[in-house]
Amino acid sequence: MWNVCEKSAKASMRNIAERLLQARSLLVVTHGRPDGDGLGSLAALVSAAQAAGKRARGFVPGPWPAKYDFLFPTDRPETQGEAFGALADESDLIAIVDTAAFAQLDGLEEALRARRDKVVVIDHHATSDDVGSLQWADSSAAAGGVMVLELLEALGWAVEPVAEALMAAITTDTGWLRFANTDARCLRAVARLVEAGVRPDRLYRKVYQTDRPQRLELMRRMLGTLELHCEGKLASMSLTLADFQASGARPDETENLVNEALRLDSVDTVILLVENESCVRANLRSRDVVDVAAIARQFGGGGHRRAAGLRANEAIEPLKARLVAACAKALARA
Ligand SMILES: [Mn+2]
Repeated sequence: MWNVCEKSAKASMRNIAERLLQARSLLVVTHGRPDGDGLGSLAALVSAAQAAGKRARGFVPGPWPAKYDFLFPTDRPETQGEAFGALADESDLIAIVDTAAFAQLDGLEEALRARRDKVVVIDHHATSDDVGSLQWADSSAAAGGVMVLELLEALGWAVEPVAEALMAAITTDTGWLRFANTDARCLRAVARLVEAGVRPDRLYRKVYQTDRPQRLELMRRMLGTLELHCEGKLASMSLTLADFQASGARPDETENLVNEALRLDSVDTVILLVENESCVRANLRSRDVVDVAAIARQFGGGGHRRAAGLRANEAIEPLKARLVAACAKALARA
Protein backbone atom coordinates (compact mmCIF):
# COMPACT_ATOMS: atom_id res chain seq x y z
CA MET A 1 0.00 0.00 0.00
CA TRP A 2 1.15 3.53 -0.79
CA ASN A 3 1.42 6.26 1.75
CA VAL A 4 0.12 9.24 -0.17
CA CYS A 5 0.82 12.77 0.87
CA GLU A 6 -0.36 15.65 -1.25
CA LYS A 7 3.12 16.82 -2.18
CA SER A 8 4.31 13.48 -3.51
CA ALA A 9 1.01 13.07 -5.40
CA LYS A 10 1.60 16.40 -7.16
CA ALA A 11 5.16 15.34 -8.01
CA SER A 12 3.87 12.04 -9.41
CA MET A 13 1.39 13.92 -11.57
CA ARG A 14 4.13 16.17 -12.93
CA ASN A 15 6.32 13.14 -13.67
CA ILE A 16 3.48 11.43 -15.52
CA ALA A 17 2.80 14.64 -17.47
CA GLU A 18 6.49 14.68 -18.43
CA ARG A 19 6.34 11.06 -19.63
CA LEU A 20 3.19 11.83 -21.67
CA LEU A 21 4.87 14.82 -23.33
CA GLN A 22 7.88 12.70 -24.29
CA ALA A 23 5.88 9.76 -25.65
CA ARG A 24 4.97 9.67 -29.33
CA SER A 25 2.61 6.74 -28.93
CA LEU A 26 0.43 5.86 -25.98
CA LEU A 27 -1.64 2.86 -24.90
CA VAL A 28 -4.27 3.55 -22.23
CA VAL A 29 -5.58 0.58 -20.22
CA THR A 30 -8.30 0.28 -17.61
CA HIS A 31 -9.61 -2.56 -15.45
CA GLY A 32 -11.74 -5.54 -16.44
CA ARG A 33 -15.53 -5.28 -15.93
CA PRO A 34 -14.96 -1.57 -16.45
CA ASP A 35 -17.23 1.09 -15.00
CA GLY A 36 -17.97 4.64 -16.11
CA ASP A 37 -14.88 5.99 -14.37
CA GLY A 38 -12.46 3.53 -15.96
CA LEU A 39 -14.00 3.92 -19.42
CA GLY A 40 -14.51 7.69 -19.24
CA SER A 41 -10.97 8.27 -17.97
CA LEU A 42 -9.58 6.02 -20.70
CA ALA A 43 -11.65 7.64 -23.47
CA ALA A 44 -10.63 11.14 -22.34
CA LEU A 45 -6.92 10.37 -22.12
CA VAL A 46 -6.85 8.62 -25.51
CA SER A 47 -8.71 11.44 -27.30
CA ALA A 48 -6.75 14.22 -25.58
CA ALA A 49 -3.46 12.53 -26.51
CA GLN A 50 -4.61 12.15 -30.12
CA ALA A 51 -5.60 15.84 -30.21
CA ALA A 52 -2.11 16.65 -28.91
CA GLY A 53 -0.61 14.86 -31.91
CA LYS A 54 0.19 11.47 -30.36
CA ARG A 55 -0.73 8.04 -31.64
CA ALA A 56 -3.02 6.71 -28.92
CA ARG A 57 -5.08 3.56 -28.45
CA GLY A 58 -7.23 2.14 -25.67
CA PHE A 59 -7.24 -1.40 -24.29
CA VAL A 60 -9.95 -2.85 -22.03
CA PRO A 61 -9.56 -6.45 -20.78
CA GLY A 62 -13.00 -7.73 -21.74
CA PRO A 63 -16.39 -6.23 -22.61
CA TRP A 64 -18.05 -3.16 -21.11
CA PRO A 65 -21.70 -2.20 -20.58
CA ALA A 66 -23.25 -1.18 -23.92
CA LYS A 67 -24.60 2.03 -22.40
CA TYR A 68 -21.02 3.36 -22.39
CA ASP A 69 -20.56 2.91 -26.16
CA PHE A 70 -21.23 6.66 -26.58
CA LEU A 71 -17.79 7.29 -25.05
CA PHE A 72 -16.16 5.78 -28.15
CA PRO A 73 -17.74 7.44 -31.19
CA THR A 74 -14.75 6.68 -33.43
CA ASP A 75 -12.25 3.98 -32.46
CA ARG A 76 -13.33 1.45 -29.86
CA PRO A 77 -10.68 0.14 -27.46
CA GLU A 78 -9.21 -3.29 -28.21
CA THR A 79 -10.53 -6.02 -25.88
CA GLN A 80 -8.74 -9.18 -27.04
CA GLY A 81 -5.96 -10.30 -24.73
CA GLU A 82 -3.98 -11.76 -27.66
CA ALA A 83 -3.74 -8.27 -29.18
CA PHE A 84 -2.24 -6.71 -26.06
CA GLY A 85 1.42 -7.64 -26.60
CA ALA A 86 1.62 -6.07 -30.06
CA LEU A 87 -0.22 -2.92 -28.96
CA ALA A 88 2.05 -2.61 -25.92
CA ASP A 89 5.20 -3.06 -28.02
CA GLU A 90 4.26 -0.38 -30.53
CA SER A 91 3.58 2.14 -27.71
CA ASP A 92 6.27 4.25 -25.99
CA LEU A 93 4.13 4.54 -22.90
CA ILE A 94 1.37 2.48 -21.27
CA ALA A 95 -0.93 4.43 -18.93
CA ILE A 96 -3.20 2.42 -16.64
CA VAL A 97 -6.20 4.33 -15.31
CA ASP A 98 -8.57 3.61 -12.40
CA THR A 99 -6.80 0.53 -11.06
CA ALA A 100 -3.41 -0.51 -9.73
CA ALA A 101 -4.32 -4.12 -9.02
CA PHE A 102 -3.10 -7.01 -11.17
CA ALA A 103 -6.22 -8.91 -10.06
CA GLN A 104 -8.32 -6.37 -11.98
CA LEU A 105 -6.08 -6.40 -15.07
CA ASP A 106 -7.38 -9.76 -16.23
CA GLY A 107 -4.69 -11.73 -18.03
CA LEU A 108 -2.30 -8.78 -18.44
CA GLU A 109 -0.04 -9.24 -15.41
CA GLU A 110 2.79 -11.03 -17.17
CA ALA A 111 2.80 -8.69 -20.18
CA LEU A 112 2.74 -5.62 -17.93
CA ARG A 113 5.51 -6.88 -15.62
CA ALA A 114 7.71 -7.49 -18.67
CA ARG A 115 7.23 -3.85 -19.73
CA ARG A 116 7.21 -2.22 -16.28
CA ASP A 117 9.62 0.54 -17.33
CA LYS A 118 7.09 2.06 -19.68
CA VAL A 119 4.02 1.52 -17.50
CA VAL A 120 2.59 4.45 -15.51
CA VAL A 121 -0.46 4.32 -13.26
CA ILE A 122 -3.13 6.96 -12.53
CA ASP A 123 -5.35 5.61 -9.77
CA HIS A 124 -7.48 6.61 -6.79
CA HIS A 125 -7.89 3.27 -5.01
CA ALA A 126 -6.56 2.77 -1.51
CA THR A 127 -4.79 -0.45 -2.40
CA SER A 128 -2.22 -1.00 -5.11
CA ASP A 129 0.28 -3.49 -6.50
CA ASP A 130 3.62 -2.51 -7.96
CA VAL A 131 2.21 -2.29 -11.50
CA GLY A 132 4.21 0.55 -13.07
CA SER A 133 7.53 2.33 -12.85
CA LEU A 134 5.62 5.50 -11.93
CA GLN A 135 2.42 5.37 -9.88
CA TRP A 136 0.29 8.44 -9.20
CA ALA A 137 -1.92 7.12 -6.41
CA ASP A 138 -4.33 9.58 -4.83
CA SER A 139 -7.01 7.91 -2.75
CA SER A 140 -8.40 11.33 -1.85
CA ALA A 141 -9.57 11.82 -5.46
CA ALA A 142 -13.27 11.03 -5.88
CA ALA A 143 -12.69 9.47 -9.30
CA GLY A 144 -9.95 8.66 -11.75
CA GLY A 145 -11.65 11.25 -13.96
CA VAL A 146 -10.79 14.02 -11.48
CA MET A 147 -7.11 13.04 -11.74
CA VAL A 148 -7.18 12.84 -15.55
CA LEU A 149 -8.78 16.31 -15.74
CA GLU A 150 -6.08 17.74 -13.47
CA LEU A 151 -3.43 16.02 -15.58
CA LEU A 152 -4.82 17.45 -18.85
CA GLU A 153 -4.90 20.92 -17.32
CA ALA A 154 -1.28 20.53 -16.15
CA LEU A 155 -0.35 19.46 -19.69
CA GLY A 156 -2.26 22.33 -21.25
CA TRP A 157 -4.18 19.83 -23.41
CA ALA A 158 -7.68 20.76 -24.56
CA VAL A 159 -10.42 19.71 -22.13
CA GLU A 160 -13.47 20.69 -24.22
CA PRO A 161 -13.42 17.71 -26.63
CA VAL A 162 -13.18 15.21 -23.75
CA ALA A 163 -15.33 17.02 -21.18
CA GLU A 164 -18.32 14.67 -21.45
CA ALA A 165 -16.13 11.56 -21.01
CA LEU A 166 -14.57 13.07 -17.87
CA MET A 167 -17.98 14.12 -16.56
CA ALA A 168 -19.21 10.53 -17.10
CA ALA A 169 -16.18 9.26 -15.16
CA ILE A 170 -16.72 11.58 -12.19
CA THR A 171 -20.50 11.39 -11.97
CA THR A 172 -20.66 7.59 -12.16
CA ASP A 173 -18.01 7.05 -9.47
CA THR A 174 -19.83 9.45 -7.13
CA GLY A 175 -23.35 8.08 -7.82
CA TRP A 176 -24.22 11.32 -9.59
CA LEU A 177 -22.51 13.38 -6.86
CA ARG A 178 -24.38 11.67 -4.00
CA PHE A 179 -21.77 9.40 -2.39
CA ALA A 180 -19.44 10.28 0.50
CA ASN A 181 -16.52 10.74 -1.92
CA THR A 182 -18.26 13.82 -3.41
CA ASP A 183 -16.04 16.69 -2.29
CA ALA A 184 -15.21 20.27 -3.26
CA ARG A 185 -12.39 19.08 -5.51
CA CYS A 186 -14.67 16.91 -7.62
CA LEU A 187 -17.37 19.59 -7.70
CA ARG A 188 -14.77 22.08 -8.99
CA ALA A 189 -13.88 19.54 -11.66
CA VAL A 190 -17.57 19.20 -12.55
CA ALA A 191 -17.98 22.98 -12.72
CA ARG A 192 -15.02 23.13 -15.08
CA LEU A 193 -16.58 20.45 -17.29
CA VAL A 194 -19.97 22.18 -17.41
CA GLU A 195 -18.15 25.38 -18.40
CA ALA A 196 -16.48 23.30 -21.12
CA GLY A 197 -19.92 22.54 -22.56
CA VAL A 198 -21.19 19.36 -20.89
CA ARG A 199 -24.98 19.12 -20.59
CA PRO A 200 -25.60 17.19 -17.32
CA ASP A 201 -29.22 16.41 -18.23
CA ARG A 202 -28.19 14.78 -21.52
CA LEU A 203 -25.43 12.79 -19.85
CA TYR A 204 -27.79 11.61 -17.10
CA ARG A 205 -30.20 10.35 -19.76
CA LYS A 206 -27.40 8.42 -21.51
CA VAL A 207 -26.00 6.81 -18.37
CA TYR A 208 -29.03 6.22 -16.14
CA GLN A 209 -32.11 6.19 -18.36
CA THR A 210 -31.26 3.71 -21.09
CA ASP A 211 -32.17 0.43 -19.32
CA ARG A 212 -33.68 -2.50 -21.16
CA PRO A 213 -36.79 -4.14 -19.64
CA GLN A 214 -34.62 -7.22 -19.02
CA ARG A 215 -32.53 -5.22 -16.53
CA LEU A 216 -35.61 -4.18 -14.56
CA GLU A 217 -36.71 -7.81 -14.46
CA LEU A 218 -33.26 -8.74 -13.10
CA MET A 219 -33.63 -6.02 -10.47
CA ARG A 220 -37.08 -7.34 -9.53
CA ARG A 221 -35.60 -10.81 -9.01
CA MET A 222 -32.71 -9.38 -6.98
CA LEU A 223 -35.06 -7.43 -4.70
CA GLY A 224 -36.98 -10.67 -4.15
CA THR A 225 -33.88 -12.10 -2.46
CA LEU A 226 -33.37 -9.14 -0.11
CA GLU A 227 -32.66 -10.20 3.47
CA LEU A 228 -31.96 -7.92 6.41
CA HIS A 229 -29.54 -8.82 9.19
CA CYS A 230 -28.17 -7.05 12.28
CA GLU A 231 -31.43 -5.23 13.12
CA GLY A 232 -31.71 -4.00 9.56
CA LYS A 233 -28.22 -2.50 9.36
CA LEU A 234 -26.98 -5.12 6.91
CA ALA A 235 -28.70 -6.15 3.68
CA SER A 236 -27.86 -9.11 1.47
CA MET A 237 -29.11 -9.85 -2.03
CA SER A 238 -28.14 -12.34 -4.72
CA LEU A 239 -28.47 -13.19 -8.39
CA THR A 240 -27.98 -16.69 -9.80
CA LEU A 241 -27.27 -17.83 -13.35
CA ALA A 242 -30.94 -18.88 -13.46
CA ASP A 243 -31.98 -15.27 -12.80
CA PHE A 244 -29.97 -14.12 -15.82
CA GLN A 245 -31.47 -16.87 -17.98
CA ALA A 246 -35.06 -16.17 -16.89
CA SER A 247 -34.79 -12.39 -17.23
CA GLY A 248 -32.70 -12.31 -20.39
CA ALA A 249 -30.43 -9.74 -18.77
CA ARG A 250 -26.71 -9.62 -19.49
CA PRO A 251 -24.01 -9.88 -16.79
CA ASP A 252 -22.98 -6.25 -17.40
CA GLU A 253 -26.49 -5.07 -16.48
CA THR A 254 -25.83 -5.55 -12.75
CA GLU A 255 -23.98 -2.22 -12.52
CA ASN A 256 -25.32 -0.09 -9.61
CA LEU A 257 -27.92 -2.69 -8.58
CA VAL A 258 -26.15 -3.14 -5.23
CA ASN A 259 -27.04 0.45 -4.30
CA GLU A 260 -30.79 -0.27 -4.38
CA ALA A 261 -30.72 -1.63 -0.82
CA LEU A 262 -29.39 1.72 0.42
CA ARG A 263 -32.90 3.08 -0.17
CA LEU A 264 -33.68 1.53 3.22
CA ASP A 265 -33.20 3.96 6.09
CA SER A 266 -31.77 1.37 8.48
CA VAL A 267 -29.17 -0.08 6.11
CA ASP A 268 -25.48 0.78 6.39
CA THR A 269 -23.89 -2.16 4.61
CA VAL A 270 -24.98 -4.11 1.53
CA ILE A 271 -23.77 -7.41 0.10
CA LEU A 272 -24.76 -8.37 -3.44
CA LEU A 273 -23.66 -11.81 -4.66
CA VAL A 274 -23.69 -12.45 -8.39
CA GLU A 275 -23.11 -15.88 -9.86
CA ASN A 276 -21.44 -16.23 -13.26
CA GLU A 277 -20.06 -19.15 -15.27
CA SER A 278 -16.72 -19.25 -13.45
CA CYS A 279 -17.21 -17.85 -9.93
CA VAL A 280 -19.36 -15.77 -7.58
CA ARG A 281 -18.66 -12.06 -7.38
CA ALA A 282 -19.54 -10.13 -4.25
CA ASN A 283 -20.23 -6.40 -4.36
CA LEU A 284 -20.01 -4.57 -1.05
CA ARG A 285 -21.27 -1.07 -0.23
CA SER A 286 -21.52 0.91 2.97
CA ARG A 287 -23.00 4.24 3.88
CA ASP A 288 -21.01 5.41 6.93
CA VAL A 289 -19.91 2.67 9.26
CA VAL A 290 -18.20 -0.38 7.81
CA ASP A 291 -14.90 -0.26 5.91
CA VAL A 292 -15.92 -2.69 3.16
CA ALA A 293 -12.46 -2.57 1.54
CA ALA A 294 -11.08 -4.18 4.71
CA ILE A 295 -13.76 -6.90 4.53
CA ALA A 296 -13.07 -7.48 0.82
CA ARG A 297 -9.34 -7.84 1.55
CA GLN A 298 -10.07 -10.63 4.05
CA PHE A 299 -11.63 -12.49 1.10
CA GLY A 300 -8.88 -11.70 -1.41
CA GLY A 301 -10.62 -8.67 -2.96
CA GLY A 302 -10.20 -4.92 -2.63
CA GLY A 303 -11.60 -1.48 -3.37
CA HIS A 304 -12.62 1.63 -1.46
CA ARG A 305 -13.91 2.08 2.12
CA ARG A 306 -17.46 2.57 0.85
CA ALA A 307 -17.40 0.37 -2.29
CA ALA A 308 -15.45 -2.84 -2.68
CA GLY A 309 -15.64 -6.26 -4.27
CA LEU A 310 -14.23 -9.75 -4.44
CA ARG A 311 -14.46 -13.00 -6.36
CA ALA A 312 -14.71 -16.48 -4.87
CA ASN A 313 -14.90 -20.05 -6.11
CA GLU A 314 -17.65 -20.91 -3.68
CA ALA A 315 -21.42 -21.34 -3.86
CA ILE A 316 -23.59 -18.30 -3.09
CA GLU A 317 -25.04 -19.52 0.22
CA PRO A 318 -21.83 -20.41 2.12
CA LEU A 319 -20.08 -17.29 0.78
CA LYS A 320 -23.03 -15.17 1.87
CA ALA A 321 -22.93 -16.68 5.36
CA ARG A 322 -19.22 -15.89 5.72
CA LEU A 323 -19.64 -12.33 4.40
CA VAL A 324 -22.66 -11.67 6.62
CA ALA A 325 -20.63 -12.86 9.62
CA ALA A 326 -17.68 -10.61 8.72
CA CYS A 327 -19.92 -7.56 8.20
CA ALA A 328 -21.87 -8.26 11.39
CA LYS A 329 -18.61 -8.34 13.32
CA ALA A 330 -17.53 -5.00 11.79
CA LEU A 331 -20.94 -3.47 12.57
CA ALA A 332 -20.77 -4.71 16.15
CA ARG A 333 -17.32 -3.16 16.59
CA ALA A 334 -18.47 0.23 15.26
MN1 LIG B 1 -12.85 4.85 -10.10
